[in-house]
Amino acid sequence: MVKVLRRSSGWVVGLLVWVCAAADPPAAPQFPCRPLTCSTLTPSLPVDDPHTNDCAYRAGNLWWVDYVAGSLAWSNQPPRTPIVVALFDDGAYIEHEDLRNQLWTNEAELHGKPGVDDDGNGYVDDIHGWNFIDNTPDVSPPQECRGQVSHGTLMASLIAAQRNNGVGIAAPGSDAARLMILKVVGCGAHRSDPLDPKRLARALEYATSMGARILSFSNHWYATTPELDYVFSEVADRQNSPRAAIVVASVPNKGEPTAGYPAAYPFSRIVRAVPIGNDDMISPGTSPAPFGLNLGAPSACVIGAAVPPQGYRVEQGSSNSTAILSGVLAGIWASPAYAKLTPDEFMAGVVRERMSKTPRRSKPGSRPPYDHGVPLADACVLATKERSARVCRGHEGKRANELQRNTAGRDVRQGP
Ligand SMILES: [Ca+2]
Ligand SMILES: [Ca+2]
Ligand SMILES: [Ca+2]
Repeated sequence: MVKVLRRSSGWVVGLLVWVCAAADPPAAPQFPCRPLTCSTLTPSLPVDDPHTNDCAYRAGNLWWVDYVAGSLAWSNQPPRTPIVVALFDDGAYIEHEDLRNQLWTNEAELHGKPGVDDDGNGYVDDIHGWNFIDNTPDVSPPQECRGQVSHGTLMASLIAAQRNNGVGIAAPGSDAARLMILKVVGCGAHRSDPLDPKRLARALEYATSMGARILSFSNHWYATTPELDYVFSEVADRQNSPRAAIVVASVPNKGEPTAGYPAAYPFSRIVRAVPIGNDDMISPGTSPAPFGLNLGAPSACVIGAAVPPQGYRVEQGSSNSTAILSGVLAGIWASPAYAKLTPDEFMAGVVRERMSKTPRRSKPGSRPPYDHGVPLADACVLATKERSARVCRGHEGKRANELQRNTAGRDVRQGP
């Protein structure tokens, strides 16, 4: 039996429609240019990358980017091989000023003939993804969602909003990720559409056959089928699978007794996003995450893209953490040091060996298995002497102290 698909995201904190500059008013959507007051985490200013001009970053509203050392995943050196991140959600408003240049594009269809399946993949005119609800290439939220919450639009921006375009926000995957939009759930009146496992399996097949390397799931569900389990195991577990990708799964935070799928799968290429609220705490109500790669990422007071007329909005919830973690992973994976790694190599050498062993940890959560907190996700593996971020400098300081303590201990033991 299959139950209802739920979103992990929390509720809308507020709507922001502020104007950035005193010059001619910009065309809608407008963007926030005053510091928010809803977070007490990383101090808003100064920003880690002084050259990034996006309004919300300049105003200190992207604390969550600096919290994950997102600036280290940025590059001013194009061209760079992007990591295709498939977003499994309710579609996205792809005309948004911070999204329209960030999309994965199926070149064969872009330059092909309308109404013809130019690349023969079974999907006609699939230029930026596919709408698996209506079986069309239109991945935008339906009209009923305009002016309402479009979950996928927010998620897309938290993964890879366009950086240095002078407007809106930036995200950890801005320069590294390209967004493949897969509409697998409804929105508005259809928000509680039942999950169709066949539909989801088709979307997984599509994503991996079209080159997606990170699959971002900010949704979760509580029942599965053998068919869906098989497809997920091909994608997220089997060694040398031609469909291998990394699944980023949300751990919900509304008091659900278990994490649900896909977080519940014990597969080797799954990374779970644990929501971190203000003050480094695991969000109250976060479900127990299964043992494995569970990394904390910001959830509260996060600003991202919305459909017109809002343009941007602030929200909290574990969905945000999932999208941000997806962007961080894409940013690291696309860097010259790691770009050639296979999904298994990246998981073993970077996520498991380095990211999950960071000395940066959240404060303990209120219940098991969070008694000792969780490692915090960040791009500090990209830090160098020349280029670092505030959170990494703290991190490096801790490492230096540990090294000093260890060395001192050895000296004592080896003394005369
Ligand atoms: Ca096609
Ligand atoms: Ca076509
Ligand atoms: Ca921007």
